[in-house]
Amino acid sequence: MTIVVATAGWSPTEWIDGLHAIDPARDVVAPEAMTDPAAVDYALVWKPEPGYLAGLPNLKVIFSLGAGVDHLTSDPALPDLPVVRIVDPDLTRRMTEWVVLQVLLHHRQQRAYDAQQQAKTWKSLRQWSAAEVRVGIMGLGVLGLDAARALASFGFPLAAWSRSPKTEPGIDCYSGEAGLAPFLARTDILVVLLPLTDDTRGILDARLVDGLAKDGPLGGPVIVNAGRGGLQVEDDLVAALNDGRLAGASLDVFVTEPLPATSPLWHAPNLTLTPHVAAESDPRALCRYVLGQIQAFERGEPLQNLVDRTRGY
Ligand code: NDP
Ligand code: OXD
Repeated sequence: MTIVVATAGWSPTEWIDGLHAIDPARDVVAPEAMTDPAAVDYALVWKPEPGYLAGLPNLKVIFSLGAGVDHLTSDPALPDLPVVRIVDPDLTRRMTEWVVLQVLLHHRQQRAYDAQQQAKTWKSLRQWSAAEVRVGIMGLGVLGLDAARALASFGFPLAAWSRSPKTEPGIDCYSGEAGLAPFLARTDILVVLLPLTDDTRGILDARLVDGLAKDGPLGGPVIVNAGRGGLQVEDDLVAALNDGRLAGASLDVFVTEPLPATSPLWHAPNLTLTPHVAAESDPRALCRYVLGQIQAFERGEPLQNLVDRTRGY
């Protein structure tokens, strides 16, 4: 029962060592050490080369080593096999930390205070309460819900938008195409935790920006995106930051990663940028989750957190 760990841009060593520490008898290899593709039963992958998985003829289950699966669904040769994604409290709490950090950064005007510090300016700015700042979360899945619950504890009025209708205490829930406009119209800080699919690609464009609330206390709406870069029309966001239709933004993900040095996003006003680190997959926490699923699968139990291939997430 061989496992192959193929992780573009990440070292597989920590994953292989982590899996061996839990199950020393298990054959776990990096692609370079794999001598017989036909012996591989499970593939643990992050951004594998398109076509790579199709070359493993006896593969049984594909594990995405992230919560997102667009790195797999974009492979035209992706085998028709179960795809399991990461759903784990370690990853979820990391994302919630990042979201709370960014929402508070804009709410508490930290960028303005950073600029004042550079200029040695001692000046207090008027501060509104959390109860006056309406936060809207696009994507009320595992990550969106945890972030929403954390933000609720500060008293931000919360709404969320999802594909299917939902009911959550303390959250105004909107869904589907019909729910988008009213959701945006009541949102001062938009937190985006959507997957990248055919339906969501390019959703963060000028039209969406113009649909956000203009009567909030921040001087304009703010976008916080840790979903995927492909959700963004980056030229539209730069234009909106430059002309003030957006008062600020925090972006962790980009259409092209690493973000090219020529991107205007590096210098856009009131934009905080992080290099796709909002919620890293830490093998120390996640090996147990993956092996647990493999062991359950081998006992004949159902896999958890399966991707719905028709929805694309
Ligand atoms: P989930 O699948 O649990 O949640 C996705 C949410 O998005 C669901 O509420 C879903 O609606 C909603 N959604 C999907 N498509 C649409 C649509 N067309 N219209 C409206 N709502 C839609 O995913 P997670 O919360 O676990 O993760 C979300 C994303 O976060 C990942 O796909 C990944 O891209 C990104 N991510 C980024 C990381 C980073 O470090 N930057 C780390 C981890 C994840 P419904 O509930 O109705 O299905
Ligand atoms: C993920 C990511 O999808 O890190 O988990 O982007």
